[in-house]
Amino acid sequence: MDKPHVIVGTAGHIDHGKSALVKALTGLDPDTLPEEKERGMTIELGFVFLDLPDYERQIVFIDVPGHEKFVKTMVAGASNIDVVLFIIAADEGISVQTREHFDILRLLRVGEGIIALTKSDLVDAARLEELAGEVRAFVRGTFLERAPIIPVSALIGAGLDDLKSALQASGRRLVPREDSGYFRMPIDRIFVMHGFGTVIAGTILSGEVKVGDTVEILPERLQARVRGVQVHKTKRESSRLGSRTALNLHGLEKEQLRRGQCAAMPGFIAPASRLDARLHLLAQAPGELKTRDRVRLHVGTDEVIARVVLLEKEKLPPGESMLAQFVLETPTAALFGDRFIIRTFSPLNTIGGGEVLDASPPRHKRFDPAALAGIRNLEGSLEEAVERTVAKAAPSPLAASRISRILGRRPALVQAAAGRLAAAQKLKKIPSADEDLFLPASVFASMKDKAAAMAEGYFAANPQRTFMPAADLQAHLPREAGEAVFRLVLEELIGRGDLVRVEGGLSLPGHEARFADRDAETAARVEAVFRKAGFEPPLEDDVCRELRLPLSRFRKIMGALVEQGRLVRLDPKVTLHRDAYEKARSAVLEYLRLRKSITIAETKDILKVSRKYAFAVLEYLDKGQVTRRAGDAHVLK
Ligand SMILES: Nc1nc2c(ncn2[C@@H]2O[C@H](COP(=O)(O)OP(=O)(O)OP(=O)(O)O)[C@@H](O)[C@H]2O)c(=O)[nH]1
Ligand SMILES: [Mg+2]
Repeated sequence: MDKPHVIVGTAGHIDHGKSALVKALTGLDPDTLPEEKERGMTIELGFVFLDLPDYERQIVFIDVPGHEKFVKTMVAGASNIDVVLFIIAADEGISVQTREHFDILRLLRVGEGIIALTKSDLVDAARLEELAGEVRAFVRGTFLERAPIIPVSALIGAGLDDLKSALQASGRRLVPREDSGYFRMPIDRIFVMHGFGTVIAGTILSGEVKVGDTVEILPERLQARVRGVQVHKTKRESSRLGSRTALNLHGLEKEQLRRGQCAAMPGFIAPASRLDARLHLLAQAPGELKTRDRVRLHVGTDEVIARVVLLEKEKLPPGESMLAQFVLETPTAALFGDRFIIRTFSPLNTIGGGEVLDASPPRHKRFDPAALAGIRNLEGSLEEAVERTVAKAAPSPLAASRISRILGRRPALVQAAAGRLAAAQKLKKIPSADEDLFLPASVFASMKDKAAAMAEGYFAANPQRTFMPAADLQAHLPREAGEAVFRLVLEELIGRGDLVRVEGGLSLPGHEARFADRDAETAARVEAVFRKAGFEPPLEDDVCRELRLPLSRFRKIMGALVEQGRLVRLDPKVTLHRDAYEKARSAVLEYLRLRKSITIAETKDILKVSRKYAFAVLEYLDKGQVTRRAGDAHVLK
């Protein structure tokens, strides 16, 4: 079994000894490029594992460059670390990128860290103490407020054991990441490995990946099969949340891949072209931010160019925060809750950052109170996010699994939150075959009221009908609501006595079919024709012609007379008046009581009708399960 990883990212000003310290701790140089060795500075992210024999976790260092030109690389490296190893050189103290990296770490909400005062061999104890004091003041009120401050020297090996113990302790304090259960890994490295092919690497943020899985590369939506999984340079069958992982992809070339893309379970993430966010502008930002300002937005390991749309006020002054929408010039893969950084173009400055609140928002009208209220809703608890997500999808109901994918949160948590919302009658839980679905309770209630009103309207317009076909009612509800919602609407309307189930469909309680005044007399004339015709009625179409009725009106009246049972349609060509039908039926049954079986010929004789009518009567009785066929004859069933 692999030990779980603790991902430790370095941070700090150029030349302060980040890489040297990683090498001193691990024996491995994180700078592997010839250019890095030559220039003595880090250019690319360096990844080094540290396996301490007695430690239940494996430490993975991500060593970042300190150069101001490579802040973009630093942000990608820091985007998903568990612990920061925050480095300040004892001789130089707090410097420009010390501050910038620190801002970035805070905006990314890194939760754990250790401060190393490097190059301790270059200064005396008094200077170390003085610097420790300055650093303590610098981090006051932040996540590093209580972080250990450890003087170290990569050169003479001082303080390394203390540092290792502190790293282990911080790893033990980590709160496990919340797992949405769906595989997601922002890509921070691409390489070609001899005998292993094109490889992407990153830290898995959620879910699991196995050999043979298909993954989607976002935002391009390229699909590829995972040919191999490696963790710490060793082949594995699978890897999961929190692990530094390398995936060999089948079917993609190195040229199609870059840092900043995200590998995910196909369909889990939709590429975002807008992001709603809570944006914080740093107090030391050079000026206020305005709508339409162009910024570099760093999210995950990606960097995209975006325009800011400030949603609450015209301008965002330094040190303040506001809801904003980013309109991205190229899409990226982001999810609700992701942290991001924004930087200006020239000079390149980190000016702010925040949290993604909606990764697929519509375009908002600025200052629109409804839109703002909707976004604010997302900021709060998971419950609010769930409620808002369900509201957005209505009238389509959503399953908890679907909500958890949209929000990128663990299904069990979302299920529980949705359950609480249902208990509080904010959401309506709709039982369905596979999984419960959720709709806003208000939407469901209004569908129910609408359905009840529709049914009333239907019988007001069609008093002659004995029932309303269920499909007619369903046709009046939004199609997206679907079968399960309709079923529950009916069940509840019947439960509360607004509807009753009757043969053929639905009706109103106490409804009795009767013809509207304008139809009553015509219906009586139609009925009279059939009453008079006895066992040998005319064809319906002939009656229509004889009475000179418009066909549609005649059909409506005929339908109702049949539905009401005043006429009995034996087959399309033979329709008897109810009295005639009852008589014919009794005569056949009486005959059967005496003779046990009856043929068409015998029926002809007792009813004194032609074969066509005798045949229709017997067939109808068969269909109604009164009799059944036995050879040429019919017997009681
Ligand atoms: N005296 C002394 N020199 C050190 C120590 N650690 C690093 N250095 C020197 O400081 C210089 C910079 O060290 P690096 O580890 O490359 O610094 P870095 O922070 O990784 O620099 P970038 O990656 O470019 O940001 C090198 O010349 C190191 O030899 C130390 O503990 N003592
Ligand atoms: Mg370095």
